[in-house]
Amino acid sequence: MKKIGILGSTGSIGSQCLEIIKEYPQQFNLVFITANTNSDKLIEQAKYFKPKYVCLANKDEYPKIKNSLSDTIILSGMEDMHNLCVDSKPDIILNAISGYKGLSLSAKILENGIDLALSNKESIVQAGDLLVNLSKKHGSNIFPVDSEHSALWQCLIGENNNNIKRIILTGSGGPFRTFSIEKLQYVTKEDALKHPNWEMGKKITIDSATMMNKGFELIEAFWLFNISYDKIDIIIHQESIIHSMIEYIDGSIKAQLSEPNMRMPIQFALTYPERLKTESDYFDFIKNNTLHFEKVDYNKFPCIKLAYEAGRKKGTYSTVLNVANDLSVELFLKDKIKFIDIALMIENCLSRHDSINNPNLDDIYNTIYWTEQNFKKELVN
Ligand code: MN3
Repeated sequence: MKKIGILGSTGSIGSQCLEIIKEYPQQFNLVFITANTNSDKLIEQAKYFKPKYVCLANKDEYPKIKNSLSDTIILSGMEDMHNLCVDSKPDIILNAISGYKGLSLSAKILENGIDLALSNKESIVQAGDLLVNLSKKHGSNIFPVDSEHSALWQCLIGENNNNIKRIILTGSGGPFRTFSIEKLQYVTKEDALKHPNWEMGKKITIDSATMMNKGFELIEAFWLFNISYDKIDIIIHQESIIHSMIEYIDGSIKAQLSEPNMRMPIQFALTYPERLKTESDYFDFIKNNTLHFEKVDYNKFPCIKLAYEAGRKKGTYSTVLNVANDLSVELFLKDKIKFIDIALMIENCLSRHDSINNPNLDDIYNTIYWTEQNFKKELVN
């Protein structure tokens, strides 16, 4: 039985992971679940799954959880959460926390030789160098829980990296794929939160609308698969059936296809190198008999351009990219800035940044702090 811990069990990815564990009680042993603030859902999950530990980031809710669960060890606060990753002795931990706060947990997991199923792509965007080095040094694996990277991973099994001509990352284009640049000036939060194919949390849904999500995935692919940016292309594929492709030097292309749901990538990260039979629907080629492909319009989606630039420049540029994006999306969700301002604010921040090469964890935190301060200043002006 594989011992699993879930960071962020009350979110969309965490909840879907629990569904998988529920479906295969013989395969998995859930050792802990954690949440940020949603104590009610955490309690409900703990009552059903009976993990040995639960941990809530928000310490104020500790008494409430304590009173609701009797056979579980209750922890609270971020320090407890970090210790829990090691003390609970799991085989693998799913990091499904959203936003940039997931990084230190990813580092903690890898430096203790524990495998990481990584859904918190912010970790790798802001500190790819550091995490990849930790995983090499401590013999721990980073298994992607992102449909595109899971696809690339599956297409690469049994292949030699030297034979790759290019990676083709696919993206649905989000809700504004067909909008003109003019029309994008007036889109609202409500428009941006309607994603055509995927059911996801708010932050990542906005990232899909700006296509920054694809920009992050570009940087994620660079670090996970050690492929130069010149060999990574992005193509719009509105149906989200092909999750990404690899073209090899002999002209052969491998693609990974499935229904657009996150179950498959989560499950594969947990079961690799094995596969488990699913209860979900299998793909129907006759029902889905047309697939479309389009070029990305970088003027309409400047966030992707910013990501290519930040990724290529390395250092702490992608840390700034990630944090500035987090903060501007937050402002957009609070109706403080317009949709098109998201990219502008990130671009401003990047242009003012003095990057640090080969950053350590402290450098990353200093950069996060610098970005937050820079942002506050910008808001005042
Ligand atoms: Mn994705």
